Parts: sequence; C-alpha cells; structure tokens
Amino acid sequence: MLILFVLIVLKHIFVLLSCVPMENKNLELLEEKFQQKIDQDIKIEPNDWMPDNYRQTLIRQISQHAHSEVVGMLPEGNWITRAPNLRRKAVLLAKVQDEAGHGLYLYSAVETLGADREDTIDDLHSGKVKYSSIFNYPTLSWADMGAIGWLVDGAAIMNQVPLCRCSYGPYARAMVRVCKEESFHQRQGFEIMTTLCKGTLEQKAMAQDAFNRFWWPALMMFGPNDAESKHTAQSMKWKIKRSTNDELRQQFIDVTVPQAELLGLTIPDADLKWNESTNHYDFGTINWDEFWQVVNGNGPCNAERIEARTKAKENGLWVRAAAMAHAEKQRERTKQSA
Ligand code: BYC
Repeated sequence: MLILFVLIVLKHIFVLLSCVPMENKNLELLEEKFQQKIDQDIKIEPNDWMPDNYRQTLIRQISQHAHSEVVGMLPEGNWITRAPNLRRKAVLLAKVQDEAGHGLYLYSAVETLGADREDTIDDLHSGKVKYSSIFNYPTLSWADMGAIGWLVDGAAIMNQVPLCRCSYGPYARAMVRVCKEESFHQRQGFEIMTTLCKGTLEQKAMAQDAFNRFWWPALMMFGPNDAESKHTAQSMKWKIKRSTNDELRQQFIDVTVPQAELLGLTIPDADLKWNESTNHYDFGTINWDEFWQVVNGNGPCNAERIEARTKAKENGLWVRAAAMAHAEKQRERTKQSA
C-alpha cells in the first residue's frame, strides 16, 4: 500500500516537473510566431494571441492618447466664445469636436484590448495615467489658437502618421482618419498665424508671444530623449512605434523652422542653426525638469484640467442614466413584440 502511495506521489511530481518546461516551451513558440507576424508586417487583431506586455503597452499608450485628445479640447474650448468672428468660431468649434471624435475612436480601440472604458476614464481622473504634457499650458490670447493648431497639431501629425502603420490593427486604422483631420487642424492654425503675422504690429506681437510660449512645450510632446525613453526599444521591436522620439522631434523641427521663417517669426532658441554636415537643424537643450514637472502633475494647468474632466463626468451622469434607461426600454419592447 505504502509503495503504491509513493509511486502515485512520484508520478504526480514527474508530471508537474515535465509540464512546467512544456508550458514555457509553448509560450516561447507563441512569442516567436507573434514576432514573425510583426516582422512580416501582418497586423495583430483583437482576437489574435499577443504577449501580455504587448497588450499592456498598447492599453497604456492608446489610453494616454485618448485622454490627450479629450483633455486637449479644454485649452481651445476656452476660446470658442471669444473667437474674433463667426467663421473662426465655426472652424474652432468643428476642430474641438473632431478632438472629441478622436478620443472616442481611441477609447474604442482600448476596449478591443479588454480594458473597461469606465475604468480607463477613472484612471485619468485619479491621476493614475498620463496625458500629453502640452495640454497643461494656459491659452492666454487668440493667437494661441493659431500656435496650437500649427505647432501642437503639427507635432501630433508628425507623431501619428507613423502610427497608421502600427502593428495593432484597430489603432492603426483609427489613426488614418485622425491624421486626415489633424492635417486640417494644422492648416487652420497656420492660417490664423498667417493672418496675424500680416496684420498690425500688435497682432504680429501676439503671434510671436504665442510662438515663444508654445515652441518648447511642442518639442517636449515627442517625449524624453531616446536615451531616457524606457519604452521605445521594445515598442519599436513590436512596431507599435515606427520612429523614435528624437527622430520625430528632429523631423518636426526641420519642417517647422522654414514655416516660422515664412511667417517672419523669430524662433525662441539662440542655438538653433542649420547644420550642413547632418542636413538637419541643431537646436538648444530642452528643459527636461520642466517636462517632468508637467508630466508628474505640477504644470501650470494640471489641476484645472483634471477638475474640468471630473466635473464633466459628474454633470453628464443623468444623460448616461437616461440613455441607459431608454436602451433598456427599447430592449423590453423588442422582446415583447418578438
Ligand atoms: N506627455 O518611454 P517613453 C493631439 C511619458 S493629442 C506626457 O518615451 P512612449 C491633440 C510616457 O507615457 C496627441 N507624458 O514613452 C489633441 C512614459 O510614461 P509611463 C497625443 C509623456 O510611450 C487636442 C514616460 O514618459 N499624442 O494631438 O514610448 C488638440 C517615458 O516615455 C510624454 C499621443 O498620445 C508627454 N509628451 O513614447 C490638439 C501619441 N512623453 O506611461 C492636438 C501616441 C512621454 O511609462 N503616443 N511621456 O508612465 C506616443 O506616440 C508615445 O506614447 C509618446 C511617448 C511618444 C508620447
């Protein structure tokens, strides 16, 4: 009897020991197949197997992106009632609505990864997750609407066009429409700047002041230098990111400096100069202390932005409750008539 018992125990130990390497082997094979798909530029879709870290990286990046779109409505929304004429008001209103739409596509893309939308939004309100640093700066004059459209949407396009080729299908597809709309936003911003720069001396000074305040924060939008960027290497390997933070920042500077020259604006960087040997602009040092202060919640408008979003959720509660009650009624009616 005892021998039988020992034999059974030994068998179980053997089965257990042989299963662990087997499981590891299976996981390795799955990961290898997954990376092969990525290397062959085959899109990963929601029901496909994916490593947990890939899923978590996407949830982090796409939810931060969605929050940025939604919080990004606030600095510009602040100027809708004060736009200088009806045309400007209608255009700004349409632009801000577009940003809300971008947020919605992106929250849907996060849901395809298994995240709950309510939890995702609550994480923004509790300060658990980040959103783009740029939206924590105040909009002090009408010229800021021009500077934001031109620089912030310009930086966004530079960062988001490569995301149209992201390995995760729902994110890549959402980005196609987002980029088309951002391109319109960038042009409307540049048009405002052009009008101001061709206007009175005061208008030109307003444009220069807005440019001075938004230039450096726009460069910070691309994230920390590559050497400090903890996620870039893995995200590039998975083709979530197609270019590094520094590559995109440099492309943005190279494209934007001639535009500033065309407007007759002075770039607020004494070290900015064309480098014949690299064929790029050299530029001054970014204030990374300021960047991390803003990212970590201590920027000029962080508290105000979160308060506005939290209030919006509370104020909209009755609308959501009414919509749910209506949907429930419809379901009941359909059931009864069936
Ligand atoms: N602000 O390892 P890294 C718009 C964080 S909205 C705040 O380089 P990654 C618009 C980063 O999250 C467009 N945080 O990260 C809307 C990470 O922290 P965690 C917004 C930043 O992800 C309305 C840490 O720093 N665009 O266009 O590889 C009106 C280390 O960074 C920032 C997107 O969201 C920042 N600027 O690269 C007008 C694009 N930069 O998460 C316009 C999608 C970095 O480890 N996102 N951090 O705690 C991306 O492409 C990438 O996430 C980033 C950062 C390039 C931003």
